[in-house]
Amino acid sequence: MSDGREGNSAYGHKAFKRSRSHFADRITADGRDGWPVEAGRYRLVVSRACPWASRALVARRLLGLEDALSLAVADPIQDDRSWRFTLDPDGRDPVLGIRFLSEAYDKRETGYPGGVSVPAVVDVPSGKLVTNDFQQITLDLATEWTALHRPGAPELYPKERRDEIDTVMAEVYQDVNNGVYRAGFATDQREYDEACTGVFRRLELLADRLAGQRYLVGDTITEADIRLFTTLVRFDPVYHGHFKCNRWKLAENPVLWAYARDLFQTPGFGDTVDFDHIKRHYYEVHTGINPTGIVPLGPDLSGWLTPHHREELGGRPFGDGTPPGPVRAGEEVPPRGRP
Ligand SMILES: N[C@@H](CCC(=O)N[C@@H](CS)C(=O)NCC(=O)O)C(=O)O
Repeated sequence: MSDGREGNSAYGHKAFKRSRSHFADRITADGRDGWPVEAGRYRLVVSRACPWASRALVARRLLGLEDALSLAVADPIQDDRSWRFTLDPDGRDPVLGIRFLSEAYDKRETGYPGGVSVPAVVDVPSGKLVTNDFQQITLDLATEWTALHRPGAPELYPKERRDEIDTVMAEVYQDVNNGVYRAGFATDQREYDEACTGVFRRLELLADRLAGQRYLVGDTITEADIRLFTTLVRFDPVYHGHFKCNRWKLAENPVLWAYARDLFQTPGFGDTVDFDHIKRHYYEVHTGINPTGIVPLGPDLSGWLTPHHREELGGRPFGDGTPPGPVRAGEEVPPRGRP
């Protein structure tokens, strides 16, 4: 499992470098890459443990794409063949009929030497992987899949705000989303110091920004909020301990903790989060940095459901739209993964 550590599966002596997605075809309204948007044709494969895949889980819920784009949830614990469908009956994804996500990669390209990563979108009729481009998948769900959005779906990547959203997302990616990984997988002190310092410097800037406004860009939820949320929700359960990002805990930063709770309690965010999958994945899989594989019992998660008072800042979470309905039957997070 590379988890982005190129050419060094044992987390040995190379600086952490996230791999670029190799399969970057896009599913678009006009089908220009050969993959037109089509209801029921594609399957989104995620791990609920993975922050990059969790972006797609949230976007799919907010946009109401559950009927159009079906969902496969992989076991949070990979084996040496990577992501597997051991949570499903007979260990097989019921729609794709495969046991390992790598089978969809193999159908697309034989002998592909890179890692098998989530999120992945698979073409159901051919069983081929279409894309594992975690940076593009959610943007395309927001802008290319519009014909299949639910009535009242929010605009997650509004045209008039794209420059600002892109700037914020780039900073959040570099220092926060990926910064915690660079800190966690650092193999020398300087590399760790630099990454960890960058994480908290950026978080403090984001807290200043969010002190007076409910969301990162404008007064509605956008893709930028989804991307910050997926890191914040993992912060105290894993990044604080496992990745040594421990200057302070999320729950000790009043602004970011309230912001994260506000999103968690918004339909489409918290109802996609499985803390059990998150904790077991990181602590059991990364044996290079946690050789015993012991999963800590804490932290206490009950705080996620406490009042956040962020509505006092105003804001219109869904803009002119509405919140998504309840989680689809069969897609609920089991009680042991919830606060
Ligand atoms: N590096 C991935 C980004 C997504 C990612 O790192 N996903 C992780 C899970 S959080 C994964 O699947 N890692 C397994 C691997 O890369 O072998 C990509 O190139 O698309």
